[in-house]
Amino acid sequence: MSVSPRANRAARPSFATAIVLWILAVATVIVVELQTSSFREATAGREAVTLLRARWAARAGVEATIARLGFATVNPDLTDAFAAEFEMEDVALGSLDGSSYIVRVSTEGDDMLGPADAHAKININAMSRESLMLLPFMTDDVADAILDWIDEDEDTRVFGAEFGSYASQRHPYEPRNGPMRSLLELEQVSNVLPDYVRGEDWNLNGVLDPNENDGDESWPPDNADGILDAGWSAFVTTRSVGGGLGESGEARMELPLVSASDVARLLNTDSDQSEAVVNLAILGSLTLGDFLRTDLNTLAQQNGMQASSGRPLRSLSNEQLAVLLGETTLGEQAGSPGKVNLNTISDDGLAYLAEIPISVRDTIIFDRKGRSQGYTSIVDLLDVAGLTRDRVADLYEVADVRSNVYVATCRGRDERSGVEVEMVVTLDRSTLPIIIREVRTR
Ligand SMILES: [Ca+2]
Ligand SMILES: [Ca+2]
Ligand SMILES: [Ca+2]
Ligand SMILES: [Ca+2]
Repeated sequence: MSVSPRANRAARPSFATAIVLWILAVATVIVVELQTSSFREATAGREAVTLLRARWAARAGVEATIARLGFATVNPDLTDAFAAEFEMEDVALGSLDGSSYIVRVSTEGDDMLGPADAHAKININAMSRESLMLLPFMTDDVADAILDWIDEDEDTRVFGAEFGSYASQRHPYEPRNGPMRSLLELEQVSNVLPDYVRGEDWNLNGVLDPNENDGDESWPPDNADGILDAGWSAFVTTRSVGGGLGESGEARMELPLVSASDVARLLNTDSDQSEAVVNLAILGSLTLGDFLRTDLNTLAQQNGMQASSGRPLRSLSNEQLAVLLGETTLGEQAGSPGKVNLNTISDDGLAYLAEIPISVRDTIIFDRKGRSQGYTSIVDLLDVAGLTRDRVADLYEVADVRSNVYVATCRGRDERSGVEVEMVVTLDRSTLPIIIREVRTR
């Protein structure tokens, strides 16, 4: 059938109208799409800015903490063992333009301002089997597996686990055969459950978070008592490090490498004493702890040495001994696992060190209550009734009174939106400038 010209003419405008309508419709769709996407982008942009503001607030808190820790390290208050903590507590709360931050830690049922002291916990890499066995829920197989994980060899302990146990898993992996680097790594050890390691502190940030204090309402399970039960993580760490700078903030004098006159200047000793210290150090078999255990004259005699003057050696005074232990180093390896700090470890934490006899522990717990400025040297303990030189020297094997490493949990907050960003940062002042060992952000 042929189409009449009229009909054809009449069809033309309505076809044009359809095209126009179609174009309009498409344009409308494009405009709506553009509006929606630019709205989305604007929202995303606002969210990004919000997040950025919270993140930078957290970062500001971390930087303020680092600055104060650095200041306290180079300008130490030698009369107050808690001076560095006070410095950091002082900047633990801060506000910026439209945002704020807080650095805090949950300890023994309280929220405290400032970072956590890694030396208030026992370094698991230096823990004896006896101490491991004192931890809650610990069993022989887990203790042996932890020791096997850390020791260099592939000899499996009686109840332990080495390469073979991990290689036969469905997803095989290998033990470290070296120091553990984090508590998350501890969870890789055969038969270690995350519940043991973390308790209620599921995100291992040292802070009681809302989901960790709401019972079964959200993961993890907790008893909603307002107190953070952090499992082993409350008592053990992988972060603390030994050695570091002297109490004065200067690098330690490496004893075997210095002259008698250097020692005399540092310790204010007579020439016989300083010669004896250097000669004993050169032997290579002694540690600083030996000078704490045995007086200088006996130590020299035991090692077949005589003063060049022929007179008996004068003992080092407690003051000289404190400088010797606080400002020198003898045979310690840099980066070795840190000792616990007797000023900051909790009463409960002390109970997990099998090396400390119960009577000594009780003596320290009682004595330190009366010292608002803490012990500024391990030598202070020689004056405590009931503690002998031997006892204090034994204690010095696992404990000291100084901390090199702190872990700051800093939460930054954008005030308008309430958006928060948390940074958990490990700070090491064993060398200067302070080193950030790890950052976790969420
Ligand atoms: Ca091993
Ligand atoms: Ca937590
Ligand atoms: Ca919960
Ligand atoms: Ca609880």
